[in-house]
Amino acid sequence: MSKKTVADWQVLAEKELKASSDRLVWNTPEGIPVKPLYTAEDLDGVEHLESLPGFKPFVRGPRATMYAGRPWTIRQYAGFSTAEESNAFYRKALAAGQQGVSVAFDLATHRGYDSDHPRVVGDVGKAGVAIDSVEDMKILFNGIPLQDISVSMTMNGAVIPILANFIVTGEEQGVSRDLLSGTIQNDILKEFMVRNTYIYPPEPSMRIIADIIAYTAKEMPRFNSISISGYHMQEAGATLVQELAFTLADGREYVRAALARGLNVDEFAGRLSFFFAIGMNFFMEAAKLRAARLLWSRIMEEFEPKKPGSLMLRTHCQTSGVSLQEQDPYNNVIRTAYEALSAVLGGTQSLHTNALDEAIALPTEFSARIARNTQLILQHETGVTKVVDPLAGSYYVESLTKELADKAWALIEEVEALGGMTKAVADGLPKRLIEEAATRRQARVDRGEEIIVGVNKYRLENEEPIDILDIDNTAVRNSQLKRLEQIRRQRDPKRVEEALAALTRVAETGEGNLLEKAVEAARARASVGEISDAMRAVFGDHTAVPEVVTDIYGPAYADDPEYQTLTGRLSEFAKATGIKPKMLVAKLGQDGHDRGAKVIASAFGDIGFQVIAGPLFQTPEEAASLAVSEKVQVVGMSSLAAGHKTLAPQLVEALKAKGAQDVIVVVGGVIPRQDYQFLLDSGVAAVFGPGTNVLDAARAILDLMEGRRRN
Ligand code: SCD
Repeated sequence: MSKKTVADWQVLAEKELKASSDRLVWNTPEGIPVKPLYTAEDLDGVEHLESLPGFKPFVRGPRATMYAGRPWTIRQYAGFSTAEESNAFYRKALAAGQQGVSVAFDLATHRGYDSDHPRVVGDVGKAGVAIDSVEDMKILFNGIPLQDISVSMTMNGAVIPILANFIVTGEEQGVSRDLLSGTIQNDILKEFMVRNTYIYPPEPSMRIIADIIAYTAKEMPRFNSISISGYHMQEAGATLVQELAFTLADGREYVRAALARGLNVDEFAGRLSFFFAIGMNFFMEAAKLRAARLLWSRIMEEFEPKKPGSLMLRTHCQTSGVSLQEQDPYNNVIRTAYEALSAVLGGTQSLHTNALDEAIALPTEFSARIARNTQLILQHETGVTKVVDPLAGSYYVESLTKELADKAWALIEEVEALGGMTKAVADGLPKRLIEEAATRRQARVDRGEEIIVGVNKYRLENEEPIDILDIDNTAVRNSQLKRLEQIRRQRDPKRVEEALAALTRVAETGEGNLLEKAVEAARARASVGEISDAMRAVFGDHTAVPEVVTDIYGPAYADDPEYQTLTGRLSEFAKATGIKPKMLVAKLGQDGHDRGAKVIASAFGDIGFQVIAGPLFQTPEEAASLAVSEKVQVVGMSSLAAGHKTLAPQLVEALKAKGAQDVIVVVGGVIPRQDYQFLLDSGVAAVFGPGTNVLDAARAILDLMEGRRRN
């Protein structure tokens, strides 16, 4: 029998299809045409095929034996309410099979505010644990031996006081800093791009990072100084190529910052770590991790390290938060399991699996158990740990690995041409590309071109609400205030003052290490807010100017009759009233997750609204003033960090107090159904939860505006 060729296959395929096989090509958002068939021919010119795990360029994994030698770390990201409650949660999780701790801090802490600061009334203890001082941190790790358990801390803004508190907590637990193992996120560039929990402007922020790398390289050999994160880019809507390219370009920038600080590359490179999201594109996500290792070793070769470990990319992964849906929420268990398998096939070192209710709230004990068990079952029952890099040699995956690497490399080069990532971030390129990708995706989902089971297809007629965790934000705040007061009463004020002054001096002169001074201040019981302010006095605050991309949603929808009807209605409304309908998209409190707000602002702008994108971190008062001065008819408050029950009623009241009770207030974002009635009773006109179709929301808002006009 003669050997069949791809051309033979194509003839057969087209006979089966009764059409050209071109229509089977899947053009992914990355711009990669995925074919229905891959063969040995696709591997021509793929150079990494002969590599072995544990050797550069590490495509097949950073360790020789990978999970056969030691499985990945089950590291669930958690934290809520008070240090006591979070501590109890960690201890139970560790007893039930979790292997590392990963702390989620509340947004007040992220932004360097103590719990008693007036700007954070709605944020304390909400989306993470409130930590104001060493005393809180000691409670957080009470009974968790820090010489044995590695701890990840997701902290970027207030990274200096938090790491200082951790070091002092270790000391007071009897564990010296050279024995502490773990990771601090400490990745500020992506904060400026997508996550927004920055405090200071870019330049001093980069200095902070260099200081932390320098300090940990010298003092904390077991500690990973940074977790260079693409996760939040994908969450904000980035394609996998963008996530890969911008993350690695960020990494290169941090290496340069550390070198500029006078360090030798081998002193710190082995303790740089990474963090990626794993979404639903199963094979591409696994290929992404392989490509990431390949490209990182290429980037690091430039710096001519001597140690092989300096070329090695080690990463944590988290299953995708945006892939989770509020509708038919048990589907999220299935999504997460596939994503977890993909992360493992890609060779992650550590993994967080999301809980089924994370699209709407913090995990309950039940949902956290299912999420953890998703990993335990993978490790113990499926046999996936037994063989290193089992996807190696797959025509598809190997070819995809190369294609992703090539595409990401081209984007990395584009960033280089702009002068590196700090400059690219200042120029706004990555943010703009990510926001465009996010808006494009929203249009695909709204149009049903990208299917989400239970959301835009196979939707349930009746959704049964599930039990979710609700944090009594006022109670947490009160307990934090009490402890803060106690600390301030008991500490030596002179010692605190001197330690803070010394920190400010280092910030001012550029001589010395900020973290070293902050450790002294933490020992003296200076609070997170005070340590942050000691640097704020010199560095100032960073303020971002919100920009909104245009002409993405509209063109993607232009041929749709429903879209045309809506835009027609809007222009009639504008004609009848003499003004284009005007809406303020407001972000209140310390919630920096602005993907939803940006997508809405962009899509509504295309549809025909005049949109004001409000700045981040406004108080309800400030948003109401802006609404009044801009004479908007609608304020759309976007909330993703659980502050809505405190902040939305305050916004309604603030508008009333300014005589602007006619302004329609709507709330969108991560709002549990259980909270809808409360918000409506507080004067909110409509609530748009997760999975809302943008056109439906625009139509509903126009209905409300027309209704008000008639009355
Ligand atoms: C590993 N080891 C092996 C081995 N595999 N030894 C022998 N044989 C093998 N096969 C060794 C390693 O060298 C290491 O020792 C030790 O075992 C632990 O392995 P590891 O691979 O280093 O694993 P881990 O300690 O878990 O570290 C993983 C990372 C680390 C390097 C990736 O940075 C990390 O834990 N990151 C987690 C970040 C995180 O959780 N972030 C949450 C973000 P040595 O150390 O001695 O070498 C959440 C977030 O942002 C959510 C979104 C939001 O908030 O917006």
